Amino acid sequence: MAYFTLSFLLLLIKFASSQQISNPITTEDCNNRWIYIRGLPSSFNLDLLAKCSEYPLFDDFCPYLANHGLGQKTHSKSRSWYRSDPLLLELIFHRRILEYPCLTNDPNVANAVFLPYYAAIDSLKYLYGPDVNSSFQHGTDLFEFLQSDEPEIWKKHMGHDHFLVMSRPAWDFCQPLDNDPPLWGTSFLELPEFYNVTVLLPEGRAWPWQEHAVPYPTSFHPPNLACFDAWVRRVKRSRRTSLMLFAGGGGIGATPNIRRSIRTECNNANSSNNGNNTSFNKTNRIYSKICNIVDCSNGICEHDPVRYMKPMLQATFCLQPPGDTPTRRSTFDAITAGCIPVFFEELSAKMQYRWHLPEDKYPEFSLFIPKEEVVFKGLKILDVLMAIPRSEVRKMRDSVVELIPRVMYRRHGSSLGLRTKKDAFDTAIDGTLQTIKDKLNNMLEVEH
Ligand SMILES: *[C@@H]1O[C@H](CO)[C@@H](O)[C@H](O)[C@H]1NC(C)=O
Ligand SMILES: *[C@@H]1O[C@H](CO)[C@@H](O)[C@H](O)[C@H]1NC(C)=O
Ligand SMILES: *[C@@H]1O[C@H](CO)[C@@H](O)[C@H](O)[C@H]1NC(C)=O
Ligand SMILES: *[C@@H]1O[C@H](CO)[C@@H](O)[C@H](O)[C@H]1NC(C)=O
Ligand SMILES: *[C@@H]1O[C@H](CO)[C@@H](O)[C@H](O)[C@H]1NC(C)=O
Ligand SMILES: CC(=O)N[C@H]1CO[C@H](CO)[C@@H](O)[C@@H]1O
Repeated sequence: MAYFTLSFLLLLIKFASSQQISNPITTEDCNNRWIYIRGLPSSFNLDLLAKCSEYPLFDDFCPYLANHGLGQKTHSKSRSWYRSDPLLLELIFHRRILEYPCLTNDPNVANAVFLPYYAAIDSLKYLYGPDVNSSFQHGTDLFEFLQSDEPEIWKKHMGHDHFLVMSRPAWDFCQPLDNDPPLWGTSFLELPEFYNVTVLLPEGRAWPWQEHAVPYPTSFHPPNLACFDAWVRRVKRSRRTSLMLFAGGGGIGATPNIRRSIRTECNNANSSNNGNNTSFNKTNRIYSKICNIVDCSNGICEHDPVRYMKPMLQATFCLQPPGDTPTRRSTFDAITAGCIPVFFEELSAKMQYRWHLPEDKYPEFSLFIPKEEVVFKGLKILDVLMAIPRSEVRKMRDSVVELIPRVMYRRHGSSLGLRTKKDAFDTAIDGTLQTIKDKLNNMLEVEH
């Protein structure tokens, strides 16, 4: 199966690297928006996919290569839903940029240069493979290539106009160069060679460096406007029978943390009163369940969106506690389901997805409850949620629904109607072009 997918993809990408594909019309104004795709040897992208089963300490990701990185459909008749793995964002992005309307074959007229390097997939050999002790080398071969093959493309702006995608959190790529032996991660983002390159990834560092966060891919990739609209109608119509939902794992141990507090509160809430409680008054009695937990331990939900999307459709608030790192794919699943996200750390979203989720809109579409208040000061999440008037909840949900297009990666080759909606990819490209433009302008000012 994987071989089949791969050879198909190879053909497509080979074909597409010489010319752009499937752009029946170009209505877009391409002024200042030209992108040049740097040709790279297949060792930097396709060959890495062929090794999808070669990391013993990391799950075989061959099944998720299907459909150009969207994964297999959840079932044969599904049109919009796939078993997507966020690791394949690099491939999803590569496939989508091939149909970007303003591609150019001339690097000299390009406003930005895309490097189709599958950086996170390449990092697996350092993170989980035999090369763990040379993780500071991650990226050096790419840099050498860029300096030796048509070096004038890099030199034109010293890399400031280049960008690439890495499909894992920055945390995995910022091992200090002098850590010997390495503790965790490669040093890709620490290499001065790449400081000038704009990097798109699902989670950045607390301080904005060269990286910008973009949404994790969810499993929703509609092919046309009808499929998109049908989903949005379903989201709006859905009866929200649980007040709050947590889909995830963790919080089982004895150490106090936010996931443990959520579990404790959840268990107490529905066992002591199934909606029949004096503080659970008329306003809130529409909920048949106060709290719902979808246990996603051991990665069982990862490629099975039905497990959590159905409960999310039925919940009003979806809790987004930090786990190993502050961000979660689940934030975007929740938004897709019209479930209002509840954040416990600013780093979980507000300090990350500035292009996709504007900072000033957070009070309209989400709730923030500092985790310290819950874990150490006894604040009950339920009390906070129940105190929100129903009219306010409805307004918040409307704002969440408005965000759905911006956080989805629509299917490649989707209908022209759907292409009129800016999705996560389009928004990321806009942000990247603006960032690069600002950088180049700043450089000009410095020179004068
Ligand atoms: C990496 O280095 C550590 C410490 O020097 C050593 O114990 C380990 O075996 C090395 N790992 C590999 C895969 O070479
Ligand atoms: C990055 O840009 C700076 C100027 O802003 C330049 O001095 C430096 O050499 C560039 N780095 C590389 C690796 O090209
Ligand atoms: C809830 O409590 C009220 C008054 O305490 C009682 O009359 C009612 O039967 C209870 N309902 C349920 C479903 O337990
Ligand atoms: C009612 O629910 C609130 C909030 O969950 C809880 O603090 C309180 O103890 C409950 N009261 C009873 C009588 O179960
Ligand atoms: C119901 O409870 C909420 C929160 O505890 C409170 O704000 C609201 O005024 C209550 N409504 C009624 C009718 O008691
Ligand atoms: C009595 C009851 O319904 N208990 C449930 C409370 O919620 C937790 C988490 O969803 C469940 O595990 C309990 O079974």
